[in-house]
Amino acid sequence: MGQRSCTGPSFTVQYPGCFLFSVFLPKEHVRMTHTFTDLDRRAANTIRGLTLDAVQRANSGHPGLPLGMADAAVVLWTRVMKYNPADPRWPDRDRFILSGGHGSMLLYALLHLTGYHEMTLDQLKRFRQYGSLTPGHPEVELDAGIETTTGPLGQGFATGVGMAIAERYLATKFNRPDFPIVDHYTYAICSDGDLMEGVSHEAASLAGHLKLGKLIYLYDDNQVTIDGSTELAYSDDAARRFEAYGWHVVHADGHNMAEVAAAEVDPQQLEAVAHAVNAAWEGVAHWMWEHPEVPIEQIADWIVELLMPGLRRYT
Ligand SMILES: Cc1ncc(C[n+]2csc(CCOP(=O)(O)OP(=O)(O)O)c2C)c(N)n1
Ligand SMILES: [Mg+2]
Repeated sequence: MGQRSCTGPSFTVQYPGCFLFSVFLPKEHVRMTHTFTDLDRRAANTIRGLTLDAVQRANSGHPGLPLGMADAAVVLWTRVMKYNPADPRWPDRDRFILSGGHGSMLLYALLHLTGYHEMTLDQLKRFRQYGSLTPGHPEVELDAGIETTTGPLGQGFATGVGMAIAERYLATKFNRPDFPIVDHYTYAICSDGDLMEGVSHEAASLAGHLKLGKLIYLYDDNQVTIDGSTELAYSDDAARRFEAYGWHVVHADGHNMAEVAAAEVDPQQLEAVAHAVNAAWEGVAHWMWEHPEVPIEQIADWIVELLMPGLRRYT
């Protein structure tokens, strides 16, 4: 279970390669420094390995999002979010939405590795099989830790805004001084396709208007979609668009765990961080798109050989 690193009304951050956004900075910060070790990097690489194995076994699926967002997701799930795998329905848990539902293996791997007992390795092996807990796009299954169904791009983005509104409503209704029984955040990972969809624009506008500070979105700004480079159809300046909606936008290197965590500790500090995007994983996604003739098995073998030599594979 992660620890809350910030208190205060609202904050959002954003990173290229992944972005965190927020509406307002928290009034007070509980300053925490996070250190990351080889174990954290191995956790991220394990997510990548599980993804590649699952996609290879199913012979379908989207590995790009999990490859690109594994590091940021490890930070979120090990240092930031509060949740209890032994009680997935605990009412005051933080909510997590994978709005880019096509990257579902990221969520399934996270649930498996953090101990949600329903999300067994066997379920991961049944990725995209009928009747499994691991369909191509996540389907709501609270006992397995899946908060909402996602797949149609933009939908998860908007659902997250609804969850943050619900949190504020319940907190206003039930909390009493010194008894904040409702006090959770809503996190989402969204992708280029999410930001292309009109519904995300409308929901983002409402979130900014309502100043929903307990809503933190990570944008996987990998500049590639299923049809190829975003240059084909999308050139919004997403950061400025969100600023115009009233969101607080912070850029960070999504593969630098300390930088991602710093966004949680002190968003102002992160604003000063250079936009040095390590494009390595985005590069892999691009490369895979450009070379459809190279089988996923081959790519998986190369990546495992490079990053996780000796890893036991299940395919
Ligand atoms: C509303 C909607 N239209 C089309 C699709 C089909 N679709 C699945 S993934 C994808 C594009 C993915 O691009 P991006 O969101 O940038 O994700 P990435 O490839 O970077 O992981 C599309 C168009 C969808 N899921 N939802
Ligand atoms: Mg993309």
